[in-house]
Amino acid sequence: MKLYLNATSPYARAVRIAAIEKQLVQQLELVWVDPWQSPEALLAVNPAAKIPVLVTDTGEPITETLNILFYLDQQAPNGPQLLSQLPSHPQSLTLLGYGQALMDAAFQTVIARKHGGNRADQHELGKRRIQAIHRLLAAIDHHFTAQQHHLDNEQRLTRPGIPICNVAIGVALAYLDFRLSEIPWRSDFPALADWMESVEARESFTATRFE
Ligand SMILES: N[C@@H](CCC(=O)N[C@@H](CS)C(=O)NCC(=O)O)C(=O)O
Repeated sequence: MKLYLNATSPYARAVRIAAIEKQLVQQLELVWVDPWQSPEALLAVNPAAKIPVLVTDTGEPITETLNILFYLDQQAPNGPQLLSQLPSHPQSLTLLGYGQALMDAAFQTVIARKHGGNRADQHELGKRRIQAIHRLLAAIDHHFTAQQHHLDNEQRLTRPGIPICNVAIGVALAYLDFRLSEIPWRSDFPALADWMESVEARESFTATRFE
């Protein structure tokens, strides 16, 4: 399998983390691309010119992070399951959605600033993105404290595997640290910061740090 990626994409990082957690990383050839340059090799597998893209061993390109994660989950059915049991755990789907939305709002904020300067935050859409980030952090923290068992380090993270909602939230928080470090989520939500400490200690996270 080939994974098209770069080192700053939160979406690509989530896929890499999943591949490591599933012990599929040896089967993954990493193809480093800059999607913003729209290289031919990327366009050939994703007309949207976005990463990540996973190309299967039979040559099918799979785009969109969640699709790729579903595919990877099926590739090692006997290994730790990231997603397959999610539909019977609606709280995990809630957290997965919030984690994905936090990633989207943070990434779109960074891209809007890159192209429009910090004024981008003052526009209606920019304000909505920033507000969404703050509301999502509060909602994730609320679920974290209300449903400790879903995110609990001791019980879940020391067992093999990590639920995919935890991967999404962990990567989204790491992306805030990387690109939007002015957002004081650690001091605003100390319980989430504690939780993040053990997530970040996982090999799958340390091996895929943003650069
Ligand atoms: N919805 C997509 C988002 C992927 C995405 O936006 N990737 C960014 C890199 S972090 C990208 O390739 N952007 C290039 C572009 O938008 O032209 C997913 O979940 O995979």
